[in-house]
Amino acid sequence: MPEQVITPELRQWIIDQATAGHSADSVISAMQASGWSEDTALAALENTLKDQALPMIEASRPFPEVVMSAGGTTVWAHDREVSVLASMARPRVLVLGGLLSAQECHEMIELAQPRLARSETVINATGGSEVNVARTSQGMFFARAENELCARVEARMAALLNWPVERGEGLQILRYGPGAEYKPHYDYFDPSQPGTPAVLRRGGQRLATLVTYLNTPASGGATIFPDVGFQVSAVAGNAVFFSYALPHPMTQTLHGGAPVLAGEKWVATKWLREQRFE
Ligand code: PD2
Ligand code: ZN
Repeated sequence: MPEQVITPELRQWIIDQATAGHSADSVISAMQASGWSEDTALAALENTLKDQALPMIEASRPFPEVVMSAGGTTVWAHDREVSVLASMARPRVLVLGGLLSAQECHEMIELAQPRLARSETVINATGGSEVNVARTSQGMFFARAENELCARVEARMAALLNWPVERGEGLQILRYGPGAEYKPHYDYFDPSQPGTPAVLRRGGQRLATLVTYLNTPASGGATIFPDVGFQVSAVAGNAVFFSYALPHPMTQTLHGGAPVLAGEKWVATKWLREQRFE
């Protein structure tokens, strides 16, 4: 049994495998074939990727990110100044203030309300969608630039996140009534699921999520990140942004919508894709 030390060479090899798109399983198998125990190989892989590969992968290609001026607490985004209220490095999470005006929040809700249906989620096996009990909200999608408000808000989000409008999905609006929640999940498409290739043909993986709160629930409804014990209060006009350089739990981007305890909660979600989304 060779000594199980993560040398710089092994680290680089792991990073090369991950960036070339090899699955974690195949990397583990290769390590096992050269004498590593499965547990140690897995730990080495996860630690290497989390600490080394995620920053490298982010730096090696364009990636959605808010760029702040040194010492700044605000960002000019197209037509509006947005505050950065809090930020975390790993997982990459930013809490943003004043992304939408009160009037824009109100208008977005008015436009979405007549088109709400019970929320569906992607069926991993087929790439289709279905009503899911883990998600007790109602929702709808706007097409990109479907109306003047969407076009304006999308241009602002694109400027804020340094990511082309064309690489974003249309805004999804969700309404949660009292008791409704969105159980913790990842927003990327699981590469191990058979339906994923079909979903990826429309614009590649999701890389990041921007959830904008369109109202302030009377009680409850925070966005939660259980891996890191972090939660973001839903406040009208504010938003939470998080990104994931790889479609893997090591990104620690498990997140959910906590139950609405009183009143209702409205959000607009923008997902950012690797390529042009059609
Ligand atoms: O409404 C939320 O807080 C929430 C939580 C988790 C929204 C989403 N995920 C989503 O739209 O993906
Ligand atoms: Zn989500």
